[in-house]
Amino acid sequence: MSIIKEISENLQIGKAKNVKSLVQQALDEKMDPKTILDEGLLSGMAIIGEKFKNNEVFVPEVLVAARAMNAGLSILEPQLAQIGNEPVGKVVIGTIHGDLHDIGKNLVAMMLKGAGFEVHDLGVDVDASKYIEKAEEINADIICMSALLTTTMTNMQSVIDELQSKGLRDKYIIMVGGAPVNAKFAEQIGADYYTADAATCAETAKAAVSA
Ligand code: B1M
Repeated sequence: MSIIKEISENLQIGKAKNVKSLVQQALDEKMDPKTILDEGLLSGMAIIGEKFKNNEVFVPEVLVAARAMNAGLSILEPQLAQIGNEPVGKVVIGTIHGDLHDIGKNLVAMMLKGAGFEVHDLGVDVDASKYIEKAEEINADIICMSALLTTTMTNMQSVIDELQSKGLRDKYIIMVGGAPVNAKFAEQIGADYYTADAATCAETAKAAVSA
């Protein structure tokens, strides 16, 4: 089996230590860091994302795969920085103000990272000014908001309203999701995209930035 395939397969079964040493071995063998990233780590994560979407794997498997991806990335990142690898886009993500649920948001962040985005995770209970400040600071492409409570999902509207009042609404792609959120609600508050799960969010984000 090729080392790239081994990286992808070990990532999919969450073998973080193996992924780390295989990435190091591939670098020692003078493989291109971008190939290791695209065909090893990211392609492994894309397979997990697809299986997650189809209910073939579940949250725990995704979390261990993501941990393995991060282990591989920790070895690869200095090399990628040297060759000036550009992320596909920049994302600011957080759970909306008043809401402390972060498991789904973390999965979305991991899938976005797995799809090649530079992800700035603001954590939970994020208000409008925090999203906007960070998005402006890093020159983000996308603002992602997650909500798990019917009482907090409405706070997403405040972020969009504040962007609008600052004349910044059209600068960002706004994506929303979380269990109580749906496409109708997203449309009502003026978001650009609603997606139901982490894998679809990453796919949609990629399509949206390249559009
Ligand atoms: Co809470 N909780 N909780 N909770 N909790 C729910 C959400 C609830 C449905 C339980 C219930 O009553 N059956 C209910 C909400 C009812 C409602 O509003 N309709 C509820 C409640 C009421 C509460 C409290 C108010 C309880 C209380 O204190 N009285 C309280 C609120 C605290 C607060 O936030 N201010 C509370 C607290 C908690 C814990 C802290 C104990 C814990 C959170 C721990 C944590 O996140 N670190 C917790 C948990 C674990 C849950 C349940 C059991 C599981 C949520 C979860 O992580 N699911 C939940 C019941 C349930 O769902 N069965 C419940 C797994 C996760 C992978 O799914 O987050 O939906 P999810 O993410 C999915 C998609 O939604 C999507 O992708 C993910 C997977 O692919 N997605 C996005 C998510 N964000 C996205 C963003 C996108 C796109 C897709 O684009 C940007």
